[in-house]
Amino acid sequence: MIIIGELLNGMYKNVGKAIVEKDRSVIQRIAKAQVEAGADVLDLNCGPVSKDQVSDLKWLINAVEEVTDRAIAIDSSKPKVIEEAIKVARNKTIINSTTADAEKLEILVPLAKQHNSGLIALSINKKGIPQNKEQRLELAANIVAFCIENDFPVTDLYLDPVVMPVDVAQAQLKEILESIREFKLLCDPAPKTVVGLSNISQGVVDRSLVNRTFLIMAQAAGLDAAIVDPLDEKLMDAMITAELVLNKQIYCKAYLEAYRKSKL
Ligand code: THG
Repeated sequence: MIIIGELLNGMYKNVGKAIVEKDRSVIQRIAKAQVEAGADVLDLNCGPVSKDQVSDLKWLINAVEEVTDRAIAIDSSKPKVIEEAIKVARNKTIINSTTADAEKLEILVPLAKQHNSGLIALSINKKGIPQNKEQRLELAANIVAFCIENDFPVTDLYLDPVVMPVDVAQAQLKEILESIREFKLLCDPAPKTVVGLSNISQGVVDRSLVNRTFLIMAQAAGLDAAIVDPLDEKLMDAMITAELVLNKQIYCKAYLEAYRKSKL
C-alpha cells in the first residue's frame, strides 16, 4: 500500500496557522513525523485559510523538501495553482487532482507527463458526485481513455472514487468499494486506485475505527494507495495486517515491526 500522509492540510488548525504565519518548524516537524511513521508520499494542501494559494503552496513545498526526499502530492482543485507550484518541486510529485472534466484533463495530463509526475483523478465532474458505481465507472473510463490518447502511462494514474462521509452517504460506501475493484479492470496494465480515507469519518464519533474498517475492505478490493493519518497506529497496524492476509508481506512473528523497519 502506498501511504500518503494527510496531515499537512490547512484544514487542520495548527497547519492552517503555520501556513498563515510561515512557521517552517511546525510544518517540518509534521513532515518528519509522517515519514517516520511510514508515509511514502506527503499530501500538501493549503486549505481554506490560504489567501494566495500559489505562494503558500510553493512555500509549503520548499519547507517540506528541506527535511525529506519522499514524494509530495500537490493537492489543489485549481489547475493553475498546481501548474505554478509544481515548478518549484524537486522531489517526485503526484498531482492531486484532476476530475473527468475536459478542461482540467487538458491541462493536468500533459503537465503530469512533462514533470514525470503521478496523477490522481477523481471520478467526478462538474455535474457533481456520482450516486452509483456505474456513473463512477463511466467517468473513470473517460479519464483512462484520455490518458491513453495522450500517451500518459496509466500505471501513473491513480483513480479516486471519492469517499463520502458515512453519516451523509452511507449507501455510497458499498458502491465505492465495488468501484475500486472495477477500476482495476478498465485497462491492462491496470490504473492505480486511491482514496482520501478520512473523508468517511468526518463528524463520526470513533473515527479511527471507521477509518481502519473501511481501509481493510478497500485493500481487499484492490486499493493501491490511501491518503491517511499515518500517526494513527491502530490504522497502520490494521493496514499492515491486511497486506499480510493478502499475501503482500512475508509472515514472521514480528511482521509489524519488520514492515516499519523496511520503511525507514
Ligand atoms: N481525495 C483526494 N485528495 C484529498 C481527498 C480525497 N485531499 C483532501 C482530503 N480528501 C484527504 N485529506 C483529509 C485531511 C483531513 C481530514 C480529512 C481528509 C479531516 N480533517 C479534520 C476534520 O475535518 O474533521 C480536521 C479537524 C482538525 O482540525 O483536527 O478529517 O478524498 N484525491
